[in-house]
Amino acid sequence: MDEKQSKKPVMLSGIKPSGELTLGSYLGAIRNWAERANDYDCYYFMADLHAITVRQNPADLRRRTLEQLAQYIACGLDPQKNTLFIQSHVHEHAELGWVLNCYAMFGELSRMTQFKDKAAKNAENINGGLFTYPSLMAADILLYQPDFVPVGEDQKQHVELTRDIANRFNGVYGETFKIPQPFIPKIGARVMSLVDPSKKMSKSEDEDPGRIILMDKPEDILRRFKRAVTDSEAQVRFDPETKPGISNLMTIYAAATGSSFAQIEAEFAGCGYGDFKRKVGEAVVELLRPIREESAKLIRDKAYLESVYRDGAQRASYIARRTLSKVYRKVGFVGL
Ligand code: ATP
Ligand code: LTN
Repeated sequence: MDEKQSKKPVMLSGIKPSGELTLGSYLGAIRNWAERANDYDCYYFMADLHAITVRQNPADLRRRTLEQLAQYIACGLDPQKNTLFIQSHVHEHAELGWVLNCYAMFGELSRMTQFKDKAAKNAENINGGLFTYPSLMAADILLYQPDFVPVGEDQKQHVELTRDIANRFNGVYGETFKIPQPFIPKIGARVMSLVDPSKKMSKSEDEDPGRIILMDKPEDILRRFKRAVTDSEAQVRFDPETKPGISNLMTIYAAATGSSFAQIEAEFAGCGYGDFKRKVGEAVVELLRPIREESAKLIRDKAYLESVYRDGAQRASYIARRTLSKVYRKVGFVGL
């Protein structure tokens, strides 16, 4: 990345290769990344260091990391315009993560809802990495001095903690880190499970029938939408409190078609839920079709994927190294 390009505002985000990417990962995060490549200097990575906070099968982790890279590209992230890399290839993440651990407080880490959720779900493996996950995420972000971090609603708390850690560090050592802002989409920031609309659609929940993955076949997508939970009112109306299932389907339809909620209410006035669910399913099939087809092609081209992540690691390391040396100097480490 040359100096001229790095004058653009910077965006950065990552996703753990802890499961298959879902419609939630796409609408909440990746889609917003792809739309901004021309105006921002963009860094997107596979957060494999974060993935191992929950036990992973090594072969699956390796396969999913490469599949995720293929899917990033298929979702429209052009490797020429975006720096795409694998987190563990840039060792500065782990190194800055350690330093920032020393500026993240036990109390604040204990308050993170993702930690509480994951600890409850993995009671047999509440490890130190799960607890200090947000300091590593702060390192991921702060290494690249981004202006914006495009994420779904559930990650807002982590980005806010990153800001607190950065402010604390800057307060002690002087201006070191730029303070980043979360960038959360208006529609699609929280896609819920189709069978339990009180729960986020999540990629690591085993066999959740309420989840749509990017690689799902059209007939599976249609079947899942057909079985989506609704309510007994038989009216397509946006009201997340009393109609969480229908409101979630409306959100998905709005995100897939660009229609507003008022337009959707008008389009389906007097229609049964069966018709509505079929239409939402069809819109999602069309939204995901090109991504699925392109991913399937790319995943077979291992040499190309390798060239992308090697190049990405090189570009990312260049920036990461600069920030890390600055931090090491500020905290008082002897330079080599
Ligand atoms: P896991 O189940 O392994 O914790 P996840 O499905 O929550 O994973 P992440 O890797 O945590 O996925 O999230 C990747 C990105 O996608 C984040 O920016 C997150 O906010 C966003 N995201 C994930 N699930 C959803 C969802 N259901 N709706 C909107 N955004 C989502
Ligand atoms: N914690 C995020 C994944 C993640 C991330 C990041 C997102 C790791 N490092 C840096 C944005 C910026 C998650 O669970 N979705």
